Amino acid sequence: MQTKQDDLRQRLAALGFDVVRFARTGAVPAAGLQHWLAQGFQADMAWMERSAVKRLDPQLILPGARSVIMLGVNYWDGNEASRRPARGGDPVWARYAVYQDYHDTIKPALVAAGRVLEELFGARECDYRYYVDAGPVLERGWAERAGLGFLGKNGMLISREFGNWLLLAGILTRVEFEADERLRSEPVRAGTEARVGLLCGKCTRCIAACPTHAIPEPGLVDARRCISYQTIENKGFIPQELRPDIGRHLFGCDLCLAACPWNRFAQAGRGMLLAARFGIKELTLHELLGMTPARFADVFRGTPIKRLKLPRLLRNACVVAGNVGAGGGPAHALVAPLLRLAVHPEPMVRGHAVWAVHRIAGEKASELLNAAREAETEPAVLAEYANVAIAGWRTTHSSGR
Ligand code: B12
Ligand code: SF4
Repeated sequence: MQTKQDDLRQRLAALGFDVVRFARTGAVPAAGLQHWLAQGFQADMAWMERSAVKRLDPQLILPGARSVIMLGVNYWDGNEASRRPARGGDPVWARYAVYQDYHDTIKPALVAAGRVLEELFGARECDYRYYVDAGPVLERGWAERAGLGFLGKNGMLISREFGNWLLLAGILTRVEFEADERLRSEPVRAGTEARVGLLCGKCTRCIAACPTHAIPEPGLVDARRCISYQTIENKGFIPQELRPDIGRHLFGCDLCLAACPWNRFAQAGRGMLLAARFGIKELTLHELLGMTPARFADVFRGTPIKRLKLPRLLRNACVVAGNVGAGGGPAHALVAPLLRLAVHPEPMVRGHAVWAVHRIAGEKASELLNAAREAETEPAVLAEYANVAIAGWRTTHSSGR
């Protein structure tokens, strides 16, 4: 017999959610998050620390909450090539970045989901709260508990139907639902509440795929070393020692996701809650290095990249340029825009431009940067000059990266 909960499931699926599962609120395993914070893996995302208490107790967010409805949005477009940069040497964008910002496109569906909850269960607006990414909710943990998938060694919620390509959202509610089954009930290792790696077996491809060694323990990502953090969340200078391994990643990183064998089950999404902006990956590095505020606003309107703001985009483009150009050759064409950025009003942009010019031009960099250096007064940028004078020369001529 079709229950009201079945009706709700169908109505939410019709709104565009590819997975709809239910969990009961209850004890939250705290060890994973506490250990992550204790190691400093949150980098300068101080909000992760401030909200930790709430993340571990949904009653602090919605007193009387009985259930969590966990929702997945499949963002695999069925075509591996569609995300690849158009030309070798072009920047690489995280898969989710070449869409309209999913926070904006999923939110209206969450509002509509709330209305369905009101209609079918007589819930009032104060009886539920919905989140997509930004709320104080451990979305992957709840998704695991609701049986959307398992927590992989790369830290991701991995689905048996969609691989690593689910975005998550959740509705915390006072309505009581029957819980869906988790994937398997027994813990992987004794004492491992988090059940990390439940269906990974012996596979460690994701850990090996990470160029910056950001996964020190299965399931825990050290944001300080993660390219995603460095290129999206970090608001300041990117540590010099990480820059070469960032490679061509301009915004975010999917390497540990893409390495996962469970992706073979991924299927092309319906795309109801997504709006493709694949044109973004056509932008050349040269264009990005020359981006003006007006063009930035125009090109990235509505995408997650708009949150980065222009100076951080230029910072990231400098890092990619330094890496693309480290071998010399045609990349010398990047030197002219980089020299313009070496006198940019933002110290962060100037510092990374200086680094990139050294990576590309090697011993000629000092001469090229002479005027910019004479005018420089900012200590952080002067430090870049001091460091790269030795390090830039060494990396250009020894690693051949
Ligand atoms: C902070 C953050 C980051 C940080 C830190 C990443 C990290 N691994 O913690 C940075 C900036 C590096 C990052 C990067 C990325 N992120 Co991010 N990020 C978040 C955010 C806001 C919080 C994650 C968090 O709490 N981390 C702390 C760790 C300790 O918690 P955790 O990963 O959830 O795992 C613990 C708990 O789940 C707990 N646990 C275990 N069992 C249970 C059971 C229950 C009931 C509960 C409650 C908890 C629990 O133990 C686990 C540890 O052992 C979430 C959104 C959200 N509100 O949850 C998105 C989120 C995790 N990110 C997401 C994405 C897509 C990415 C990127 C792929 C983006 C990109 N392409 O560049 C990368 C992937 C990097 C990676 N391998 O994780 C998606 C992941 C979707 C999925 N299928 O897993 C999320 C869920 C956003 C969303 N709404 O879709 N991210
Ligand atoms: S997203 Fe990239 S840098 Fe971050 S842990 Fe995964 S592979 Fe490493």
